[in-house]
Amino acid sequence: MKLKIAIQKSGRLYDDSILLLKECGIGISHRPNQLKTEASNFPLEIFFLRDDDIPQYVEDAVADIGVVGENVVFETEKQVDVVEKLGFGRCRLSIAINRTETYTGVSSIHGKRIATSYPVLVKQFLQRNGVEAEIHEISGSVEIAPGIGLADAICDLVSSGSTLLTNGLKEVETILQSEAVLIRNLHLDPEQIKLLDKLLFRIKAVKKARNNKYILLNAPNHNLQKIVSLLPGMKSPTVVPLAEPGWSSVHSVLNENEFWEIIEKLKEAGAQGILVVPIEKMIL
Ligand code: PRT
Ligand code: ZN
Repeated sequence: MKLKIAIQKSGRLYDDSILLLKECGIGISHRPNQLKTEASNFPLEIFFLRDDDIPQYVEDAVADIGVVGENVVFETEKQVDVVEKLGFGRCRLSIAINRTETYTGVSSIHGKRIATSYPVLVKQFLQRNGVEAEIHEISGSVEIAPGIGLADAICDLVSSGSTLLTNGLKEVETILQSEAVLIRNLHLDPEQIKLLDKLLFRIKAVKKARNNKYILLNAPNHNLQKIVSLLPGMKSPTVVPLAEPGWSSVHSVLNENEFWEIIEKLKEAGAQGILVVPIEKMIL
């Protein structure tokens, strides 16, 4: 019994998909142009496919699960379940117009021609907003469409925004926020679900670890209570006495989001020798 997973063959999601599986302790060796491989130490078969095809393969149970951008899941409208957000491949699907044009709201798009590779999502957006516009489906280099007179606006994925900038465009509406997700076939059997749960348990531990750092510091005992109160820890911080009288070593786990703010406060409270180390796995 093996679980079959589809990941992108090459492209923006490839490296992070492989890295995630590796951090889950799954050994993979993949040569370029190889379409299929087996993990060495987990009952997992890996298929390498174009991202646009992954939802269809998962719906048809050619693959049991897959890693793909939410944008592709929603655009293809296949019958699959989104099981877990994976925290990479973040981008947004946005409408952009010429930088020189004025924009006063969605109604500014009315009657315009929009070039996009996401006709389904654009159509839904227009309907939601009661706006009519012409959708021109094109498969690539969408951002040059206004410049060559093919369209008045575009709807495409944006991450840093530099592609829009270099093409003289400005972002005016965000239709969707997206990141890579794990999807599954709707009719897995109990054995497959067991394997999926095992994989998910590992993925969650890796994700948690990525969002947290282990912190060690020296605290003067007279301010120990204050310093400990600043630190959350998995249950509560660990405090051990240092060889030097009057000082303690404090260990804890900090979330990436609150990290810098807490470090500042710790320093103000007299913490010294602050060490911050990455966590490999985190199981609560
Ligand atoms: O060959 P295959 O069909 O598998 O690959 P692909 O060329 O269709 O997809 P690929 O590898 O470009 O993207 C795969 C997935 O990565 C997408 O479906 C998104 O979920 C995610 N992703 C994240 C992005 C971006 N960020 C992104 N910036 N996909 C595309 N872009 C493009 C965008 O289309 C535009 O051309 O990058 C440009 C904009 O980038 P910035 O940084 O200039 O804003
Ligand atoms: Zn694609």
